[in-house]
Amino acid sequence: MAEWYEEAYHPHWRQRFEVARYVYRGRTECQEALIFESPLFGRVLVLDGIVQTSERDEFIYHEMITHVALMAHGAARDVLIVGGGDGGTLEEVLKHRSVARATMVELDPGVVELARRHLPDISRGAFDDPRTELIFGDGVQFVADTAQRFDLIIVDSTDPFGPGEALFTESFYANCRARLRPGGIVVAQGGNPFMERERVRACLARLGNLFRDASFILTSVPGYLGGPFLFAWAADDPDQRRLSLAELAARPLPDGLRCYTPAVHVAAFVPPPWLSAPAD
Ligand code: AG3
Repeated sequence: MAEWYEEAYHPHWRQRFEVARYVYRGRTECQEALIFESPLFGRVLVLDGIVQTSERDEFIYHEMITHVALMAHGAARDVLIVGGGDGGTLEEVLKHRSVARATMVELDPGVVELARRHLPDISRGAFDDPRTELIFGDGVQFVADTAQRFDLIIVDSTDPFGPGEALFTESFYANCRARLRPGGIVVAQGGNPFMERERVRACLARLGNLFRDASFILTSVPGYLGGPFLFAWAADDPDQRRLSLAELAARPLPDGLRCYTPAVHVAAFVPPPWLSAPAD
């Protein structure tokens, strides 16, 4: 009999993964952590019962949370990652030659430790890059206190409950905005537009109160509930979201990407009508 791991994220929808083998089960400083081996997804990281990433589909999430904004900005030097303990976002950010420093503020050292040990293919040495500055601490506090300025802030967090909850508030977003250089962009884990309509609407409203341009990057992540997945986008220059295919194609792009292309970038800002319609 095969063993199955069931994720119950949504009150009316569950998904199950066949488990070939449990790799780790325990607690970190902040949360329950599980890593198992799936025949389809490779190693899967689960925190507090919610699937965070997997070896086989992580490239989609991590390429889309990073390269859209990095390419739209065109010359990001200083990047702040809030969360992102598995190192996948860090790895993608560092692929850009313009990036001189990637500061990552992660609440839970245990997640970084587990990911480095059991999921090394997600970060691929990014934690050891000389441009990486890894800080263990509260991202909310960090953006409230720091004097540093960033060209891009990426919020690669868990969902809006438990340790990640404070990363979805208007006061956090306001502090992020205050730490941006002119031309700066914020991108944040945004949830599933079909299953979490209220969350998505609320996030857009908060960002829309603070930034001249608030929108979403649309992609789909197979290992998350129901597939479609959003990253929130907030910037003060609306033109950064309207770059043409030709303009994007003229910019240097890291080699070896499997999801992001300039055409995918342009399409990611085109919501299907059901997504932009008011919730029923
Ligand atoms: N963090 C976002 C996980 C969202 C999970 N939500 C869900 N499965 N419904 C992922 C961390 C990747 N670095």
